[in-house]
Amino acid sequence: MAERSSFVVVANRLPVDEVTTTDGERQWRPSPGGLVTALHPVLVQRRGTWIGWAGGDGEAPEPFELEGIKIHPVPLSADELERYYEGQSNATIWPLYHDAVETPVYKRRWREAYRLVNQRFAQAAADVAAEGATVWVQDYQLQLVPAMLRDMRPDLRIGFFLHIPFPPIELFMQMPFRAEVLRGLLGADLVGFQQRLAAQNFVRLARHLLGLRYEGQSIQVDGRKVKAGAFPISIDTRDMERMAADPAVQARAKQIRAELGDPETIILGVDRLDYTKGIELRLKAFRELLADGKLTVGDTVMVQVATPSRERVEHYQTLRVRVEREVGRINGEFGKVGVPAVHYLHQSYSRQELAAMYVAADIMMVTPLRDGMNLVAKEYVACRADAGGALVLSEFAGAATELRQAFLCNPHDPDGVKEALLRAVGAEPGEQKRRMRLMQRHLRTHDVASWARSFLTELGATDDPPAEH
Ligand code: GDG
Repeated sequence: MAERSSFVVVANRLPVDEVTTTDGERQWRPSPGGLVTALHPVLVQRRGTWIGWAGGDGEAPEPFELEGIKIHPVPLSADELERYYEGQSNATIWPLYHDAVETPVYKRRWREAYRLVNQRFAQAAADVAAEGATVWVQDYQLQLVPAMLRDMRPDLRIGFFLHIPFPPIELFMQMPFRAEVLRGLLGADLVGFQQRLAAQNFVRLARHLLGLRYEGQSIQVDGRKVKAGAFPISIDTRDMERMAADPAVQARAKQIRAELGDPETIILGVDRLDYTKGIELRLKAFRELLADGKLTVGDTVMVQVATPSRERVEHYQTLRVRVEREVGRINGEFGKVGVPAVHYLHQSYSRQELAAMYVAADIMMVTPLRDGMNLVAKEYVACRADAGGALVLSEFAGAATELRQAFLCNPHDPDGVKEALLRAVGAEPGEQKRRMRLMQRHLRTHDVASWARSFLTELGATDDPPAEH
């Protein structure tokens, strides 16, 4: 049998991409992301394994090792991708957990695929985990895995972290296989959330739906204790600061400003094109401020990066149409020849280019209707070593609990959004600096490594034995 791991991460997606080199060879390359950065040291130290989908459909590649991490691909067929991923995960659970800002769609055949795929991920974890190992399951696509895995391997220590919000009881109760999902999560020893409120929703739901007793954040299940808690995720702050300070990035930021016609105020939005992110309401607020004469095209320009996302899911197709119509309307009404009011970019960029945009922007608008955390808000703050710039932030983003010095707004109130944007535009440099510095100080001590450490400490997973050889 192949070497087994004392630390295993299970996530829908593997932290690697397959690329074609210049001489036509297919190669795996690490795909940078906060999660892998945070977990890399633990994975390397414990010869850990990451289980996940490699992208593409059909047969999975053989397990391999990349930069000290063992990669264990799980296959998904085209039909499973449609039903488990696009359907149950992204058209049922995603909208339901985000306050049903789009109507969740419920389909039996999606649930069946979700079950089957979760079982496959659980089996893979059961196969690669050493005796007494720690397994850390990630996110809403894999909520059944903890219980399935516990059934097969009661010796394991199992953690689960939900990256998105966990809804209040009234909403969760809509879900047709609600008890199964809840029992799935309760298979873990520790269930982590972004927010304290989400953890509270979870323990209350356990009582409401299954009649389970809890004390504080600890639920009694079949003679076991399942802990719930808040572990707000973060970014690799130092790395982001370093990248923003890079002379090439600084030069590119200047160039971006120049290319935009050196306006007084650049307003930036960076989001996956997702209906939870509040892109439309942000555009509308901007349009109304132009119409009111409070902002003027030429002096002010808005740049909206909307990274392509989940393009085969219907909600996302209709959102794209609505956003593009609004951009067209604003540019049609307020643009001038050679001077559009909104630069809309439905594209993906390198991390360096994004950092340059953050450095170039005077105002960052992060206005989700609901968001587990929102890392873009944190990245923007970390990039502003000059302590310039201002962050307009929705109260409905998890990040608002920590970034209290942002210009906070209620995204459901258009006047409130406009007012916050105007306050940010009009803030004195001294005031902007004071706010920025306080938020930066917070992010230095609350980075993604401290997030992973505090979760694993609470799980009691810091004193596990080393890998089996
Ligand atoms: C989920 C939760 C939670 C965006 N465009 C490009 C690009 N990005 C990067 C950003 C940022 C990340 O993607 C997006 O993270 P968010 O946190 O903003 O949002 P979700 O994707 O919805 O993430 C969220 C998160 O999980 C972590 O727990 O915060 O609440 O919904 O890092 O910079 N990166 C590159 N090119 C792009 O065009 N390279």
